[in-house]
Amino acid sequence: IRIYQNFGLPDGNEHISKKSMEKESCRLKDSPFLEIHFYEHPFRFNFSPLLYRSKQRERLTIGIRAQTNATAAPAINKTSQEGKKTLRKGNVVITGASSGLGLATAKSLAENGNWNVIMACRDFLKAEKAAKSVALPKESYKIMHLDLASLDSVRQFVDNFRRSGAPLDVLVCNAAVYFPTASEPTYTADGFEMSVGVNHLGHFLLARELLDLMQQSDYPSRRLIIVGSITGNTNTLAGNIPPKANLGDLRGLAGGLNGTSGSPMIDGDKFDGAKAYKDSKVCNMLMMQEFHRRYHEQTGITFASLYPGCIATTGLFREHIALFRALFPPFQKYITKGFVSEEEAGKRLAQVVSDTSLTKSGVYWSWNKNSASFENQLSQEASDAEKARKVWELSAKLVGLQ
Ligand code: NDP
Ligand code: PMR
Repeated sequence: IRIYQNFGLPDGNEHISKKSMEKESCRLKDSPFLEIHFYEHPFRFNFSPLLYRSKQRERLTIGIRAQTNATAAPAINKTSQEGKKTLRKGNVVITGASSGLGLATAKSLAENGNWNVIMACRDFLKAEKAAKSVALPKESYKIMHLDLASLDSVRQFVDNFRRSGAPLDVLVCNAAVYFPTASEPTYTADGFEMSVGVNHLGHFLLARELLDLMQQSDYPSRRLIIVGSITGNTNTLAGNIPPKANLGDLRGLAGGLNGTSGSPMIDGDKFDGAKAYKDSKVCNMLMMQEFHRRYHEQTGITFASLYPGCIATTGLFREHIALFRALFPPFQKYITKGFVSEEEAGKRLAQVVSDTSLTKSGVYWSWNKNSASFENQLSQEASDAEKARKVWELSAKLVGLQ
């Protein structure tokens, strides 16, 4: 007897019979992915940790107790009738999927039909409205609460995800904040300067805590993607616009970035919001490589970063002055020609999530003028292995992993 796990069917759906499930599971849908065939998961993607109730956890289809991921339908199945290989939908968590790049990526993946998108967002209502505004198919996404400005919230998210029993196949660390005009730093719940706290430390804890779940997944290509940027790379023109990224000797990071026992900046200097963002992106790119060095061989997980292009219209620039917000898109469109639409950038990140040609680990992807992907070079600092090791260790200490 095949055991299907219920990832949290809504009340009233327990009556689904084994027969109807099997009928559903045989609805084959051709897909070019891996040149094998997909079947739709026998259930609507409907795990709901936010509405989680212990009672619900006990409810299992066909009366069989399923306690761990091991009981989830295997990623690849052989169908009985045709002997063809089938692949279940992948589960992808995208942080900050309530706007900009994250939302566009969610849309691209949800529309291709092979992904369950978990939108990990700090504002549930905003995320729901955003999903509706781009007409995400109802069954293709779920929203889970995640505030990267609180380590407790990160741990709660991980706990909720684990309890859902769903396998985790791809994690996209996409959320970010940018405070270019702030004269004073703001801080996360744990007292870290906000840009590095959210963009780097929150994601660092999230990724570390979810790694074993990804390792357990039987999905053919598991990936951890951390969004980077050109502006953290001083080997480019964009990366040379002041203030430039520079982590220095990491003395501020070692001091906890709290501005009381040291500096809120990684390099120990005085606060600069634009630099803090660029520094956080350097950390993102360094951590992708450090994950690769530490875990790729052992786990088979692909670790990747990317610069999706200049998506000059997103909410990232919401704190910038009005004049900047008005001029930045045409400047990028007509002068630098680095502009990409949210839709195009979403397709690019979706490629890094699911394209079979982008499985190489340890790579920082970029796209050329014809929108073709290529492995890009990181700056000296963003590829400094010794610095990566130190950032890893100091960050682990700050988020309570050591
Ligand atoms: P947006 O501001 O549109 O999206 C950022 C997302 O992060 C939003 O969904 C936001 O949530 C979320 N977020 C912010 N703070 C938190 C938090 N504390 N917890 C959880 N989520 C949070 O910006 P973009 O789409 O432009 O940025 C996405 C990524 O792309 C970032 O990593 C950025 O560095 C990168 N990038 C962007 C470029 C660009 O040109 N725009 C270029 C290169 C890289 P909410 O909706 O609630 O505010
Ligand atoms: Mg930049 C090829 C040139 C290029 C590219 C691809 C970008 C991307 N920018 C380029 C050039 C320039 N920028 C030049 C010549 C200037 C001086 C006029 C310039 C200025 C500028 C500012 C003030 N650019 C900016 C800002 C920001 O506030 C943005 C930023 O640094 O956010 C951190 C930004 C950006 N330019 C980019 C990209 C992708 C950004 C923002 C997003 C990011 O890195 O995440």
